[in-house]
Amino acid sequence: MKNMRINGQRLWDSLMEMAKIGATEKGGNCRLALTDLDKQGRDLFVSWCEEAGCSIRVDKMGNIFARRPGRDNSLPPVMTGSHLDTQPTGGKFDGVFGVLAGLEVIRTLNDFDYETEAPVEAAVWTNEEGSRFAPAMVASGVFAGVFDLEYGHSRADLDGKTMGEELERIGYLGDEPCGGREIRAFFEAHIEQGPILEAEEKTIGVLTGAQGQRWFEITLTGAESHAGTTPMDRRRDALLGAAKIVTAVNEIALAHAPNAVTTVGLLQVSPNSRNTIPGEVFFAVDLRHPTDEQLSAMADELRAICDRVCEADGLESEVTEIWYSPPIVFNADCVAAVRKAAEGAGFAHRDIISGAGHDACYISRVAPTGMIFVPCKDGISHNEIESATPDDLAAGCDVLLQAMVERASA
Ligand code: HGY
Ligand code: MN
Ligand code: MN
Repeated sequence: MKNMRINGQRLWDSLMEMAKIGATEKGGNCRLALTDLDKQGRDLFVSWCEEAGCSIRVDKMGNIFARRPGRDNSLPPVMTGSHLDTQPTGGKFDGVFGVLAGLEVIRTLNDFDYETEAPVEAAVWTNEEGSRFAPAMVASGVFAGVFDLEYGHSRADLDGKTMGEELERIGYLGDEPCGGREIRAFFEAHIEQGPILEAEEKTIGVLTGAQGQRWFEITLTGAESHAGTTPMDRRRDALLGAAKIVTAVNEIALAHAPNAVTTVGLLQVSPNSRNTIPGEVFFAVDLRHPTDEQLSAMADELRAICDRVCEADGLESEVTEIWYSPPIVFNADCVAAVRKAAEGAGFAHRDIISGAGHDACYISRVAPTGMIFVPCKDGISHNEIESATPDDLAAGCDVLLQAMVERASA
């Protein structure tokens, strides 16, 4: 086991092959969840896993599980995986690295004809990004029992298409129950999507946990009226109100520095006409913090700011918290297995908490779970220029292999 090493070139080639699906002009990927491009990526992954001798199962949320048998297949599997869906201006590595690192682990076990005690599975979780369908991580959330199946299937995109309909349309509405089965251990390999590992010249991030998130949807209602004839003191301008709240959302993060982050990334104006005062604005707010109490204080401040602005500007508001994902701590044995694998391979490493959410956050509720980070260039992600080096990706995959084999042994 010690001298088993993954094939870094093969991993890189499969990443570049997958990156051809939904390739964007600036070198990134756009494969929104459950689009035809997501289907193409899923089909490619399934074909590669079948070539590697895996059996394939798809559950009712479209999660894919490629299984390599072990000596004792009555044992729960050691699983790895991540997501193939991307942001609209996504990169080639966010999620995809974790999925194809799982495939590379299976290919490597085949190369060395190594039989694990427990079976091994490589998974693809549906709609991790929460970009087309909110919230994020909804399919691993159903698997973990956080959401029920009906909730998962009813998530709709901005055009009203639901996940259930789209799963059916692309042929990934599986018949396997989603969740309710034991997993011996789960590991997810992922790019850090932040600047720390690169800045500290560390090859491996040993994740100890992930920060919490609260997502809100806010609708402000004022009154459409003529841009030229309506005096300033008679306006009920929904976009002006939203602008004040967007600025205040940024101030919430500054007030809870250094660990808070807040974002407004989605905003729709109606009627969106250059010479009509906006009557309605819909926008989304993303609040994050490593500790729960600070995160709930930030949420309270957001609600209070909305009330104050609407009171002052004569607007109505509808403020809905659509998602709460608490801060999590990963399983000590899995964290130790990742750290031991990094040390065994001589990779510079450090403990780290994830700023991003991952499917592993929800799976940690139903299985002993750990994560492995590798650096990405300038810490940039959710951007087409997202980049990572073949050597770092191979190192992360080697650590994944060793951690999984350790947990899949007798
Ligand atoms: O938003 C996140 O943290 C993840 O990329 N879905
Ligand atoms: Mn991701
Ligand atoms: Mn992402």
